[in-house]
Amino acid sequence: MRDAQPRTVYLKDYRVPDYLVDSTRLHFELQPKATLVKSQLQVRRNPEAGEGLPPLQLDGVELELLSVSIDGELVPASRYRELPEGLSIPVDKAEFTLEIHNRINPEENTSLEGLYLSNGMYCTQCEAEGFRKITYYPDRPDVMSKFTTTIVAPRQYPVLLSNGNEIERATTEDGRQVVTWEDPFAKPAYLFALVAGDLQHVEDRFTTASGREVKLQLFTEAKNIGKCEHAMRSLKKAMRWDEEVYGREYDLDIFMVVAVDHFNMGAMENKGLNIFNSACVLASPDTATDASFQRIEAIVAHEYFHNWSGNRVTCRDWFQLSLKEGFTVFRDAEFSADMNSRAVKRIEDVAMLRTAQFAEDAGPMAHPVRPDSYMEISNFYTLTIYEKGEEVVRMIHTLLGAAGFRKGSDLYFERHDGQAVTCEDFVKAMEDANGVDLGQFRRWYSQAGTPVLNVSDDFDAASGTYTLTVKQSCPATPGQEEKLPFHIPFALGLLDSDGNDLPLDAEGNTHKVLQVTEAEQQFRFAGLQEKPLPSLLRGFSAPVRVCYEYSLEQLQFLMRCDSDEFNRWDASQRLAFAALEKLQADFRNGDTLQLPAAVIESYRSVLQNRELDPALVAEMLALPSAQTLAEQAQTIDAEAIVAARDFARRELALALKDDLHACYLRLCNEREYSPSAADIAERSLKNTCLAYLAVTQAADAVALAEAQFAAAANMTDSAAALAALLNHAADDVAQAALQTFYDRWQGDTQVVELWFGLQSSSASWGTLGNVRALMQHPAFEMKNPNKVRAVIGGFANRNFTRFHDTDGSGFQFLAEQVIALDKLNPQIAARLVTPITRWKKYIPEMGEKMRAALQSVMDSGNLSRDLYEVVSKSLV
Ligand code: 7MK
Ligand code: ZN
Repeated sequence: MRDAQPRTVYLKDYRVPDYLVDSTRLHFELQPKATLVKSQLQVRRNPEAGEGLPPLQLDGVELELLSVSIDGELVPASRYRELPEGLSIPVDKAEFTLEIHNRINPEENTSLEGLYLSNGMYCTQCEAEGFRKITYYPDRPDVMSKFTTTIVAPRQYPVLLSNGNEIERATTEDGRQVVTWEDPFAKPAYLFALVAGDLQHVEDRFTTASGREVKLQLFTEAKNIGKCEHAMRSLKKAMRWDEEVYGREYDLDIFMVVAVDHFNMGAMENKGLNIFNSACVLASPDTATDASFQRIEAIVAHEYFHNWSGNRVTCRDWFQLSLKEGFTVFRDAEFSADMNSRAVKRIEDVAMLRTAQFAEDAGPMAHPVRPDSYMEISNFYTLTIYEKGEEVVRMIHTLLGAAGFRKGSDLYFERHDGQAVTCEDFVKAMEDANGVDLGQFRRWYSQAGTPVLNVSDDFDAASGTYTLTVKQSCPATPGQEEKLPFHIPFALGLLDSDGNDLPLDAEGNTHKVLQVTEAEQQFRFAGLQEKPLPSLLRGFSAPVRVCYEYSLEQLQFLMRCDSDEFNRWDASQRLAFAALEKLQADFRNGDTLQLPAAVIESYRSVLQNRELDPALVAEMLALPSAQTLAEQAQTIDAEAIVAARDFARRELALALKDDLHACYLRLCNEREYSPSAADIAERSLKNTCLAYLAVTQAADAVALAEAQFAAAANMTDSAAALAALLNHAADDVAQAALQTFYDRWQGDTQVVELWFGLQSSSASWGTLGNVRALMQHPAFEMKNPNKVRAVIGGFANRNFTRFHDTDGSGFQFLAEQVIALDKLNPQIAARLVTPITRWKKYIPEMGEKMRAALQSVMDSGNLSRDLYEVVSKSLV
């Protein structure tokens, strides 16, 4: 267990490493409680680091040091110094071989960083700073080394894997297996990986554009071997796509993927040996929902794309994390958009960004895409680094166009291949390749907070001139009181009264990207016959909030006519938001709630529209989530949000009952399951209709859900029906369905996780009592992050209603669990605590209860550095 050492690391303190490591030979003798690690490093004084021979400083955490030798001579313990988190060794030559022996305990490692055991299988997770839990090493991404790894293990572990190519295999006299791997590419320690277990694999091949053959292997426990096909197919699509869109080929002869049940995050891009959370790679139609099929496709691609954006060109230091993550998320988002529906992918991503990243940007942990400081880097794998980072790369793409962006990425990869670089290097390559100046644009990397654009307009009928006035501002964030104006690509179109796009320039372009660069700016459009209706921030061209006073009629018009599908959806969200805001106010004032007929009719026409992509219809029908409403509110009154939303949902369901039913029936079919975009779209709309119908709690609606539950031929339909029953059927019906489902799927880890999540996130079923009971279920495991995320995370993040019960019991429960988890897995504890860190935004009586829960975490004492950072910054 790590103690809270509230050190802070600053970007401004960056120094090049004193020593470089040209090669790293690792030797592992695997044993659950006492794995012996021997490392042999070729060390060389870094010529760029100045004069003299300072002591060699190595990182090391929770290691048992056995010996240190230099050039074959044992260094006596009196010569080196063991530090709380490392080792300091005196040096008297500029080049030498350092050999260190140490022991570690994989079985007791519940933090899931470094080397640990998961269901009897050894695996590693080193990003960001996990390698120091394996052996003493300069554990920083700008130290890149060629790794050779030998693994010695008993026969129960027939599969022994590491990065690169297998170069040797033997058996020892006592029958143990010895396998050696060599990775020809220099890499930082965070990309190291080792796996040992009794695993099966599926195998395929890929021929690169230049004709090289690559062997593809996906390893998993025997029982999951039937769940690999989708990931393998996704991998091959991603490999082809990266060749076609970025001109990037794979560079080793073998690419391996391993599925692991205990994993802190989604997956990891270790060179040639990606390791995945089982939930993010294993799928079959019977057991995985459409959402999970799509997530797997995206994550497999994301990790594969890192081979260039992350591995071949890596980060100089962890402040540059978004260099690889923002760029790679942009790459995987574009890949998903090309494989599926572009508009729907964009809508899903923006909905998430607006709900969760905007909230982060307005909360106590707000930080820029390139942070200036951190206590614990694990806390900075955030939505800001990933999703806002993606938006920043996307804006560069918008500013340069696809061809210009490609020139920039070609130059970036060519110029920096094999290097550890900065966000600045990325922007510079984009500038140099295109001859443009992104000087002001760089503020997106250094300033935190979500900019607000206030837009107003004016039409001068006499001259036919339409003027848009755009004012930008950005709220203060911790450590940043004042912000300078951003360079914002502001895409828009103007609609005439027939709903047609008006030409915006002499060439007749109907789509334009305005360059917003000042605090206040005006843009003029001449030669118009009538006042147009603006369609603003098309495609969400920048991660900002746009305020413009649309009338209800204008929103309905945009929902019907906008040629930009994203903005049609956005209009539906604005319309719903306005209606829900009014309902919240009425609720607070004790007035009768009423949903205007005009609102109901706009939903009806969306539902009846047969021309739109059904997935888009489903997105437009869905009311903004309670979390989204909370993010958009000035002050969060959870009770009012829930009351307003539940009321509106029920009113819509009752009023649109017949249309919903007709649409539901129209979309039922007997086709064999396929995760194609078209089929996913139909299931999505069908199940949206089912969920609405169930809200009415009418006997025929519940019967529909029961029938779907009984007959479902795939997990998407089965889970949707179960959710409908949990949320709206009588308790005995819900209970029976839960039992049937569990009896059928208890042997399947991924389905049991889904089963947990459906219960804990259900407003009606997921009471605190039921959630506590789930934690006693034999399949629940506090040491498994997926189980924790399903049960505790499902309740705290996806059960807005129950978590915010006015007695504050939900907050106390979360605090208790966070305290317990911190002893096992600090990274997970620090993530899980998030919902109670935003206490300042709540109405005082609730905010105070949240703050008290947070304080109880602090008072529990002896927090990990991870949890300490989040809690201390949130109590300020
Ligand atoms: C995604 C780091 C890894 C949070 C989201 C991922 C992580 C954390 C996958 C782990 C990744 N490098 O590929 O970004
Ligand atoms: Zn990543």
